[in-house]
Amino acid sequence: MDVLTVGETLAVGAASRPGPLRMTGTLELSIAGAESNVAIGLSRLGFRVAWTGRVGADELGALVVSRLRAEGVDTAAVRTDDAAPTALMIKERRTAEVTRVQYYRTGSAGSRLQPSDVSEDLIAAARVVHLTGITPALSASARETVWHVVRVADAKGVPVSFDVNYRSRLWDAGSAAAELSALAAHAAFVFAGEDELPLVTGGASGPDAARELARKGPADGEPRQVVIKYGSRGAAVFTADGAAHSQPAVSVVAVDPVGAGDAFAAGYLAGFLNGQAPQARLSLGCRLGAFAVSCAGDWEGLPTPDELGLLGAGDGTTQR
Ligand code: KDG
Repeated sequence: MDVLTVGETLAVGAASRPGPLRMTGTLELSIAGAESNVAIGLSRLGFRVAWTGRVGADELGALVVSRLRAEGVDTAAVRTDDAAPTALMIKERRTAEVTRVQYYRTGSAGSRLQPSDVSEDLIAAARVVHLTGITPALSASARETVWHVVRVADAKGVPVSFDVNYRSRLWDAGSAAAELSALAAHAAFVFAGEDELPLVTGGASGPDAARELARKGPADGEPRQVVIKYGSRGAAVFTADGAAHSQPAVSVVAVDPVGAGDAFAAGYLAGFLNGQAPQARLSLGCRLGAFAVSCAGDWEGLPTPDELGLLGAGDGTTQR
């Protein structure tokens, strides 16, 4: 297996047009979750990926598992929890530019994740383990599970990829910073939005803070890379040897920004798994991010390898 991801995947009801939710009429049913978005992005590029977590014994849980399987993501280790429902997220397009998200996930099956749900063999079988800062915010047992995965990965020499993914609806910045910086300290790959970086650097922001975090990376194993995502301005990576690279974003018509960071992480990790240098990893990350924002849904628009060249084809291009 190339990548193992662990976390909560939710069912999503997404408003089909802009406006207050109560005026929207219909919702489109799909799935989302930062970790499984990354898994789908990598699977579409041809990598072998597994996602694990808990779903409820309900139709929404069946939806989560069947969509992920249809995308080629291995779900063999997923647990069905009879005692709690699959989480739900409602995506409101309040205006054409502003998306509002509402979670219905307190006490969900995904939040009842336990360390025993993720076997040591599963972790050891991966080339990279990808985690996010969302899972430790879900519950004490989910937090313990993240730490279990990190400790086993450390012991087995599997590099950890960690996307800060701070969600203010789930916890306050103070509690989050302590937990997220402790987790980032174990990661070979750290992904942070510009505004999230202070949560893992003791409050410092900007390139110097990222450079310092990269320098303090794990002594053995994969040297640390800290990636700052600047949204429509692109991204930069700071590596343990003191080097820095930056990449402008691919300019596209943005339809839905949610999921861009996960797409970016999938692209960056794909570049790493392909043996590419940090600059090329950034470039692939930015390309996948651009695909994500160009289409509705967190992951639906992600490309297969033969589609990577589509961006930049020019306005109104028709392929016949
Ligand atoms: O990064 C996109 C995620 O935010 C979305 O898919 C849902 O995992 C999710 C979350 O917890 O916000």
